[in-house]
Amino acid sequence: MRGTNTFPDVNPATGAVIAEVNEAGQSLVDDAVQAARKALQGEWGQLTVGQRSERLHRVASAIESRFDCLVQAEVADTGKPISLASKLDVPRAAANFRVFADLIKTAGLESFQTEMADGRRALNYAVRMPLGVVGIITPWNLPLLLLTWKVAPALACGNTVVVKPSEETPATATMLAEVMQEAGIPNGVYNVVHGFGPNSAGEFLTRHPDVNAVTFTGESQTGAAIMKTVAASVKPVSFELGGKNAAIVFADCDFDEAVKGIADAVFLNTGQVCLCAERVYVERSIFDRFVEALKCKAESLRIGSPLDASTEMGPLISAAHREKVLSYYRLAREEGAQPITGGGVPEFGNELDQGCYVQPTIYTGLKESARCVKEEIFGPVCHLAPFDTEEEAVSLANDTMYGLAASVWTGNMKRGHRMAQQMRVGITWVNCWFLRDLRTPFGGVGLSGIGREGGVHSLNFYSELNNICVRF
Ligand code: NAD
Ligand code: 6OD
Repeated sequence: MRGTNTFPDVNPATGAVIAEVNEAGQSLVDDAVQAARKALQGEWGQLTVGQRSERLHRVASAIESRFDCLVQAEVADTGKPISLASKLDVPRAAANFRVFADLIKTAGLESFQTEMADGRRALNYAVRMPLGVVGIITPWNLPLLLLTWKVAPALACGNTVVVKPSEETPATATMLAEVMQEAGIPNGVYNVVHGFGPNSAGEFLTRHPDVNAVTFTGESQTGAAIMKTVAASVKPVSFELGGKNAAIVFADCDFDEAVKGIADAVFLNTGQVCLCAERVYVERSIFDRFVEALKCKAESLRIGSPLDASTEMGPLISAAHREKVLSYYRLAREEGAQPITGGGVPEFGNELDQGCYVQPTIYTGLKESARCVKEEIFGPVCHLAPFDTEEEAVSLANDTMYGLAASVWTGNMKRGHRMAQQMRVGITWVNCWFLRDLRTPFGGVGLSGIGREGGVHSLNFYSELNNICVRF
C-alpha cells in the first residue's frame, strides 16, 4: 500500500485543519529506507568528517535563515506560545546541528599500546563507522527540537536517516527536508515518512530489516512496543521515555527563585515537557507559603492565543490529550485531593473555546499511592506534599517506576550535591530546571529510558566502533 490515505493536521488552539497529510504505507516506507541505503553508497558516504561537519553547519545556518517560517509552523502544529517556539524550539534545532558538527571533529577515541610477553608490542586504536540507516521516531511536544537532537548526531556520524515525526506535528520535519536540500545534504540522506504507530509508518519503519538502529522519544508504553518489534532483528535502540519527575524545595532556598523555577518546571509548554515536575515536595516549615505563592503564579499565567507575543500558556496538543488530562483532574478529586487552583477549562468567548485548553492546576493532600501521584499526566498540573527530613525527601522522590529528572532547591550547596547524588534519575538540576548543555549525558532510568544521548554519548550510539590491533 503506498501513501494513499491522508489524515488531518489540526491546530490545537482553534481546532482548524491546517493540512491533509499523506500516511506512508509499507511500500513508501520501503522506498524511504531504500533511498537512505543508496545514499550511504553515494557522495554522502565519501565525505570526510570535516566536510560532513561543514554541511551540518550549513544546515544550522539554513534553519536560522528560515527562523520565522519554522516558528510559525511549530506554533500552528503544537499551539505552543510563539515566544516559546522563538526562544526554545527553533534556536535549539540550529544549536543541535552546530554542537554535533563541532563535536564530530574534536571527539577523540581511546587507544592502547599493548605489551606482550615476547617483548613485542601492539597498537590498539578504535575508529568510528556509521551504523547505516537509522530510524528516528519522535513525539509532538518539542517536535523540531527533539527530531534534530537525533538527526544531527546521526548525520554527524555518517549515517542516513528515515524519520517518522508524530502524526500530531508533521510540519517542521517536512520543512527540514527543504532545509537539508538548501544546505547541500545529498538526496536520500534525510527522509521523512508520515503516519501513525501500530500498523502504520512507525511500525513499518521499526520492523524494517534494512534499518540498522532505532532511536525513539515518546511514551514508555510505546517504547515497550517498539522494543518488541525490533527484538527479532536485534537492532540497537536508544529510548528517551516518559517521566513523573520530582522537585524538592528546602526552606533555605531562595524562595522567589524557587517559586519561579517550579512554576516553569510545572507549566512550561502547558506541562508537556518530559522533564516537567508533576510532584513537588516542600519542606514543611515553608509549605503553606510556597503553595500560596505557586497558586498566585499559576493564576497569573497569561493563557491565550499562541500567536499573541504575551501569551505564556497555550492549549494541550489535541482533544484526545485534553480528555486524558481532564480525566486526571477528575480522578484527583475522586482520590481525595484538595484543589488549590484550576481543575477545569478556561473560557475565552471567542474561537479559542474550540481549542484544547485546560487550566493550570495544583493539588495537595493526595496519598503517595494515588494514581495522580504515580502516573505521568503530561499537562499543566502538579501535586504538592510536605516533607520533614532529607531522608524522607529522597525516599519520596525516588518512589517511582520512572527516573528521568529531578530538581533540588536549596541555599546549602553541600546539601544540593548530597541530595542530587541520591536521585535515581538521569538528570538532576540544583537551583535550576531544563538548563541544558548539549555535551552532557541525557536520558533516564527505569521506565524513563534506555541509554544516554548528548555529546559523545550520542556519537557512541550513532556509530559502531571498530577496534584495530596492529602488532609491531
Ligand atoms: P507516543 O509514544 O504516543 O508517540 C511518539 C511517537 O511514536 C509518535 O511518532 C508515534 O506515532 C510513534 N508510535 C506510536 N506507537 C508506535 C509503534 N507501535 N511503533 C512505532 N512508532 C510508534 O508519545 P507522544 O504522546 O507523542 O509524546 C509524549 C510522551 O513522550 C510522554 O510520555 C513524554 O514524557 C515522552 N517524552 C519523553 C522525552 C524524553 O526525552 N525522555 C521527550 C519528549 C517526550
Ligand atoms: O533538551 C533535550 O535535549 C531534550 N532531549 C529534551 C527533552 C524534553 C522532553 O520533552
